[in-house]
Amino acid sequence: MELKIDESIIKAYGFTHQNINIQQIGSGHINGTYLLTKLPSNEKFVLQYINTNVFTNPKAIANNIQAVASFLNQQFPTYLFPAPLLTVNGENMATYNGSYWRLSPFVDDTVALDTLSSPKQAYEAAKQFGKLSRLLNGFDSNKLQATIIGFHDLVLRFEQFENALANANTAFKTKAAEEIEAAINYQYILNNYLEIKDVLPDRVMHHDTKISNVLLDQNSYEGVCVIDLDTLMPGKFISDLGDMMRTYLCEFSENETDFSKINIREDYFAAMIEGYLYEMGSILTKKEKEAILFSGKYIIYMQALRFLSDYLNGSVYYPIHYPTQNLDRAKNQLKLLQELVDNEEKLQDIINQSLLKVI
Ligand code: GN1
Ligand code: MG
Repeated sequence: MELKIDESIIKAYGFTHQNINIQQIGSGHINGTYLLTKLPSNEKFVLQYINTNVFTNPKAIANNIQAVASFLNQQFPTYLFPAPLLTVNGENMATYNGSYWRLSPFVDDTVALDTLSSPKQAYEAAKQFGKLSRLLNGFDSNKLQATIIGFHDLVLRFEQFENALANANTAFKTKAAEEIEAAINYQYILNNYLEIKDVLPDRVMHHDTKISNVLLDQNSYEGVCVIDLDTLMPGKFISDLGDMMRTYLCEFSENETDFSKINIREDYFAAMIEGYLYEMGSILTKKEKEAILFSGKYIIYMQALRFLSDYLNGSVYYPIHYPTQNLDRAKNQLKLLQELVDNEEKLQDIINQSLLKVI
């Protein structure tokens, strides 16, 4: 997302274009992210533009983060939670012409990876997201607002898919016929979701647990902290664990078009479960523990529906580099879902082994 950063935004944080170097970073679909280096001290910050087409209530994001930050500061003062910094006027966001920006501290000596290349990274990342959930176990999630209403509501996502299907032009529907059929065949996942969602407790969830949203020590690759707090809001544990399964288990990302490469790495799965349960093992309820494997099906299915719906809608949400990219992303996610379903027994064994270690 190329965006000119207005002087007033820079100024709101006490900088000028003369004493700051700006570099675009990050690989997310939604917001624009920039690395700011202050001269001559070389002190670094992360400036982010909030996409208000997606996040229609930026104040909800700021309020949520502030509420969580003050809880964590009080209860766990040594925990690193990179909440945005205040402007010189004491605001938690800077605005210009209806656009919203926030500045966060840059955490030195860390890296954010785009792909995982060792099970240890899966362990460390899962441990970081699990730790955030554990520390927030005593925080009343009702105090937070949804920053995107119905974000991980599979019922809504399925309805959106049905609407996209009803309104799509014939050419798109023909091209996506196989994926539409697959998406409908997997509707049992929606039914499973309906069966369990009310027995899973509400928790504060991160909702975007991909590997690039956790900072690792650049030398040891140990987890340091989680970042990208826009979707910190009430949810169910299956959101975070499920999105880790979606993004850590395969060597290739959702953009891979050679679908034969979409396989599940069992050693990464084991490491991820281990890291997550290290933190959350003693906190998850019995019902939650039973839903560990389901979390992957739920999120991967939802993401397949979201990509497929967007393709049918003419790719209005996820930016694309070629016309059928969102259809390819849907195919990729459907293949990943198939792999998960086909390996269910083996993966459940791994979960059971890991659960035995929880005291
Ligand atoms: C979006 O922008 P990014 O990459 O952090 C999306 C996630 C999807 C992801 C798929 C607000 O996240 O839900 O899982 O794309 N975020 C929003 O790549 O829709
Ligand atoms: Mg994100």
